[in-house]
Amino acid sequence: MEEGLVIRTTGSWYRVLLADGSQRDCRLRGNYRLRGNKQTNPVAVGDHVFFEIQDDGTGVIHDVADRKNYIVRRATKLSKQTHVIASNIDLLCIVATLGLPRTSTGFIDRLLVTAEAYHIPACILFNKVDLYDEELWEIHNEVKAIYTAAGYPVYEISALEGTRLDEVKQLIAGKTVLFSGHSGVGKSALLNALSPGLALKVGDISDWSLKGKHTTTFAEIFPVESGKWKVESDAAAPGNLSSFHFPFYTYLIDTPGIKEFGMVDFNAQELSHFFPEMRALLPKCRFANCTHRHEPGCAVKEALDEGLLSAERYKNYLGILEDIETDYQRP
Ligand SMILES: Nc1nc2c(ncn2[C@@H]2O[C@H](COP(=O)(O)OP(=O)(O)O)[C@@H](O)[C@H]2O)c(=O)[nH]1
Ligand SMILES: [Mg+2]
Ligand SMILES: [Zn+2]
Repeated sequence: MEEGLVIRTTGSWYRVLLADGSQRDCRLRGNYRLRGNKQTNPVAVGDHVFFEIQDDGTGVIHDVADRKNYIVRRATKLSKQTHVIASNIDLLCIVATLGLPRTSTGFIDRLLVTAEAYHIPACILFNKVDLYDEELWEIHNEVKAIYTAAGYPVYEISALEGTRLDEVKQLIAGKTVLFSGHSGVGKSALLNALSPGLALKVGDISDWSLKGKHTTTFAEIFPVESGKWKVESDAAAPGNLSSFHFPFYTYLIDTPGIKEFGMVDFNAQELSHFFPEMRALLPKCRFANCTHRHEPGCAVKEALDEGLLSAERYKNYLGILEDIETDYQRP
């Protein structure tokens, strides 16, 4: 049995990367049993698969290794069924910008909540800092303070000018990294800057404002040789699936056209646990089922009043809470 990493999926075909660097197109064994009927795709990029080579040179996948983690999106807008976007992710890099198109903290917080829920470490890369003027830098520093206080690393970068990209390379070396963010923030430009050989298509600035433009909605993994980059010891440790077999690669996952993910299986009760700076306060709330809206003796509200908790993060917490509640009332 051969073994490899799924780096691309198109319909019923899976492109699999082998440890020797070669690639093979595989299909799934006909009678492969779905893990549960909640997910529409049994195999996703990031999966480690075991396959047999056929006479025609293609492979047949017999099994998928247990996933360390994975993230999902809704299969369709109103469905409870989910589609696995990618699995075995070591780090989520949220690509944001205060330039154009400006990323809201509400969007960032949704991605962070998803990362927390799926146990994926996250950081925020603010791109296009070459466009920042004094006023934008001021806003940036305020936003940065919010996320630093919440425990998330923040980097200010320019894919265009190469600003702080050496630090980003050190951060991601040897890991499987999912890049996510609105269309137009510079994800493709960043991946190109990190690995010039990729030559991904960089959109015109007008692209993100054109609704209905054709975009693919499949995540794709780009394996990049990272031998020259510093590989952190924890990423190279045995048992870390993503680097166990192929220690000299860094895997960059682009998510073109994927507007939102996660936010499917949450309930209102657990949401505050996904805000790290709120987590410590929760046992101090008078009611165990406190929603932190208006209940008396709420430690979250107290911290907010004392300025110990970011009003922006709290506002976004309320917004997400409302979305979850609306969702659960749906037929
Ligand atoms: N000024 C500036 N423009 C950038 C930077 N990074 C990307 N862009 C531009 O932003 C637009 C969208 O970039 P693209 O990589 O296609 O964004 P994606 O949709 O997130 O993949 C393109 O016009 C890029 O040239 C940057 O660091 N500075
Ligand atoms: Mg792109
Ligand atoms: Zn409370």
